[in-house]
Amino acid sequence: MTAPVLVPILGDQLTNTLASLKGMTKDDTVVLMMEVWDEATYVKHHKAKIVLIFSAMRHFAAELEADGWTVDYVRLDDPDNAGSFTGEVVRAVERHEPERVRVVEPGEWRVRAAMDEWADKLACPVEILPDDRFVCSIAEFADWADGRDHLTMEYFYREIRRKTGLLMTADGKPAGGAWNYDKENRKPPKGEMVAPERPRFEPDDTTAEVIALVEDRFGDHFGSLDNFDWPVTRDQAEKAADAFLARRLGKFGDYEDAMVHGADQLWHSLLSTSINLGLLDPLELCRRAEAAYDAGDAPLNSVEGFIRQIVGWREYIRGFYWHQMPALAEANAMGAHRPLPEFYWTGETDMRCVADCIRSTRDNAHAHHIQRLMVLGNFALIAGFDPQQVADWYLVVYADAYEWVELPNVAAMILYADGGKLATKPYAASGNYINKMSDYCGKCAYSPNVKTGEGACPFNPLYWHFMDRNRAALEKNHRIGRIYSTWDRMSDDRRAEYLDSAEAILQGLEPAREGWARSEGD
Ligand code: FAD
Ligand code: DLZ
Ligand code: SF4
Repeated sequence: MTAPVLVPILGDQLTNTLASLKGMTKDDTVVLMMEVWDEATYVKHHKAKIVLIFSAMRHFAAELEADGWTVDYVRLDDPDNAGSFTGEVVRAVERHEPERVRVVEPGEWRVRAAMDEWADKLACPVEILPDDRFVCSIAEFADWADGRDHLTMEYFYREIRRKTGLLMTADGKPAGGAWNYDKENRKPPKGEMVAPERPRFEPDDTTAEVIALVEDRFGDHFGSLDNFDWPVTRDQAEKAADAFLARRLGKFGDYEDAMVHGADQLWHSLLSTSINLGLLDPLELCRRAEAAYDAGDAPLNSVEGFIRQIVGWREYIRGFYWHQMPALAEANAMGAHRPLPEFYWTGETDMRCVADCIRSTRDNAHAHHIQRLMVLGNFALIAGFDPQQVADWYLVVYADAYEWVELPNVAAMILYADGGKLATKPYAASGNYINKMSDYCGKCAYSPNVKTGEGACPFNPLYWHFMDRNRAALEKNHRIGRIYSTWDRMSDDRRAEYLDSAEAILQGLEPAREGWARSEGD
C-alpha cells in the first residue's frame, strides 16, 4: 500500500457516511478510533454514558471492518494508550506514516482547539472537514445570526423548513397553515398515561466487557449501570426509531410537556443518544415523521413538534454554540454564584418532583426535556446556582450530553446566563406550573398551594426571590414586566414573607462535595 490517508473518527461520529469517509477507497485508508482517558474524565461522565460511547464505538469499528475498511482501534486498556486524541493521532501517524490526516470537525470547542494544533504537531498535512450531518453548517448559522440582537429560534426554524421542504406545501406555505403548533404540545397528564414501551437492548458480550471496564476504571463516577439498555448499533437505533414512529409519535405532541412520577419515557422518542452518536440521521428521521403525517398515521401537532425539536431546536442549539463560544462557557449575566447542592447528585430531597427527575437521571442517564427544563433547570435558575457548576452537572449526567448541545441549553435556555440572546425571558416558574403539568405534587411533602413558610412548595418563594433580586435586569423585558406589578401590589409584609421563606430555603442547601463532576484538584 502507498502512504494511506489516516481518518480519525471520534466517539460521536459513528456514521458510515461520515464526510471523511466519502470519496475514500478502502485500500488506501486507515480509520483510527481511540478510547482515551482525557475524554472519559474531563468531566466524570455518568457510567452509562461511557459504556454507551465505548460500546457503540467498538460495534461501529467491527461494522466498518466487516465492510472492508482497515480500522486501527486503540482501547482504553492498551498499555501504550497516550490518553488524549492528540497523543493518539501522533502515535498513529508514527505507525502508519500517512500521506495526510482527514478528519471531520469535532462537536466541541475544546476538541477543535486541540485539533487545530495537529498540523503543527504532525509530520503530514491535516484536512478538517465540515460535519455535514447537520442541515445548517456553522458558517450558515453565523450568516443568519450576525447582526441580530435576538437569535429567535422560530425564525431560524422557518428558514430550515423552507430549506428542507419539511412540512411545506407545494406553494411554499407551512403544512396546516401555521409554522408552529406549540400551543397544542401542552396537554396536562390526565387519565390513562401509559405509553407503549420502547424496545430495550440487553447488553451483548461487547457491552458486557465495556461495563466491566467502566466499573473497574470509573467506578466512582455518578450513576447506575443496572438498567443499561441503550441502542449501541445502527441496527438497534433503527429498531428504536421504528418503534417510536409507529407507536408513540401519535401522542408525542399532546404530552410533550407532561410529567408523571416514575414514568421516565412517556411518548418521548429517547432517540437523542443515537442521533448524537451518529447512529441515526436526524433529517431522515424527520422525513419519516413527515411521511407518517402524509399517510394520516400521526397528527400535525405531533409531527411538527418532533420536527421542530430536531431541525429547529437541535440545529439552532448547535449553531448557537459555535456562534457564542468561547464566551458562553463563562457567561453569568444574572450574577449567580450559589454552589450546586449535594441533592443534585444524591436525589435526597423532599421535593418529590426534583427527587423523581434525579432518580431517572441516575438510573437511566436520561430525563425528558420538561424535567430538565422546568424542574431541575427551573430550580437551578430561581435558586441562583453557578452556571459552570450547573453546566458540569448536565454534561456529566446525561447519556446524550456533549458540550455543543448541553451548554446552550444550560447557560442560555435554563439559566439566562447569556442575558437573553436565546430565550426571550427566563423560564422561571412557581410550583403552580409543575402542579399543572405533572402528578408530582399530590404526594409531595410540600404543597404548591402554600406560598410561604411551613409546608410551602420551595419553588413558590424562590420564584419571587429570583424576580426580586434580578429586578434591574428583568423589569424592562416586556414579556415579564407585568409580573412586577403583581409583586408591587403585595403588602410589604407579604413580600417580606416570600423573601424570608426563600432565604431560609437557600441557607438550608448543603453544597455538593467536591469530586462529583471533576476529579478533586482539577
Ligand atoms: P424527544 O422529546 O423525543 O425530542 C426529539 C429530539 O429532539 C431529541 O432526541 C433531540 O435530538 C431533539 N431536541 C429536543 N429538544 C432539544 C434541545 N433543546 N436541544 C437540542 N436537541 C433537542 N439534548 C441533548 O441531546 N443533549 C444534551 O446534553 C441536552 N441537554 C439539555 C439540557 C437542558 C437544561 C435542557 C433543557 C435540554 C437539554 N437537551 C439536551 C434537550 C432535550 O432535553 C433532550 O434532547 C431530550 O430530552 C432527549 O430525549 P428524547 O430523545 O426522548 O427527546
Ligand atoms: C464522551 C466521550 C468519551 C467519554 N470518551 C470518548 C473516547 O474515549 N473516544 C472518543 O473518540 N470519544 C469519546 N467521547 C466523545 C468525545 O468527547 C466527542 O467526540 C468530542 O467531545 C467531540 O464532540
Ligand atoms: Fe415539586 Fe413543589 Fe410540587 Fe413538591 S409541591 S412536587 S416541590 S412543585
